[in-house]
Amino acid sequence: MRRRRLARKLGFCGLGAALVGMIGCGEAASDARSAQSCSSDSGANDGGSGSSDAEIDTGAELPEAAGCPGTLFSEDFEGFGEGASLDAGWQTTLEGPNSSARINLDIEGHGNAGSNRFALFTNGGSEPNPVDISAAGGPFDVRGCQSATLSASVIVFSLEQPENDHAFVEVRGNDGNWIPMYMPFPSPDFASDANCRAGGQETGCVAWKTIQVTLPRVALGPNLQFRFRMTSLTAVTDFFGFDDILLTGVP
Ligand SMILES: [Ca+2]
Ligand SMILES: [Ca+2]
Repeated sequence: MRRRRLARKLGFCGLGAALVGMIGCGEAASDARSAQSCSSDSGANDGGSGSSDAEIDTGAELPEAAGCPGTLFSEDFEGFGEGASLDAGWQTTLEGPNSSARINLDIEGHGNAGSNRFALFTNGGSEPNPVDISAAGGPFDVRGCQSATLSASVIVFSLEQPENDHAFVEVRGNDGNWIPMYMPFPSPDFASDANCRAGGQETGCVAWKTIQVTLPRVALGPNLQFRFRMTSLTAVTDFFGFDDILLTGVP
């Protein structure tokens, strides 16, 4: 009991999936009653990260979860043709002129690890209007998972802070607010360089960066989604590329 009380006081169960994955609410709580309160605490604490759909036990019965598939999503884009549209597995949005969400052209360089294909958002010159481009994957039912991780390789070209350019990797659960998990730009990982255009990775101008994030527990419901998004303004060209996406659940 003393151990549980201390854990609750420290917000032990709400620290996110990383800690929970290592220790687990069920292991920290030695009986069903405390396991239940642990689950409620987790949802309430995580609710502070932006979603109003916190996992609070209302007593309502949910349909039975279908276990936890290890690999929920995997895509290296090598099966797509040059310049092809993203397929029906993706929900894309495009707001603004002269923009696209598609597979790279050969002249736009290689994907991660020297591969041929990657997904690319382009703003081909939208001034004076800003552009908002996104591509979302899912939803995935991850109620049977203790935790989940998302890894991806990303690259940005010629985004500029003075133009309020941004690139995001985000997740959400239960149609809640999108939660930024990593921001490729602005970031010291990808310095602003107006001479870096798509294809510049071949000259060492910029390089792919691989990220792996543990998803917050608030997103681990029946409708987990992930999303890549770029908001940009430019008179010339801005780009955000992504490749080798892997979404993994831990039973
Ligand atoms: Ca690839
Ligand atoms: Ca820009």
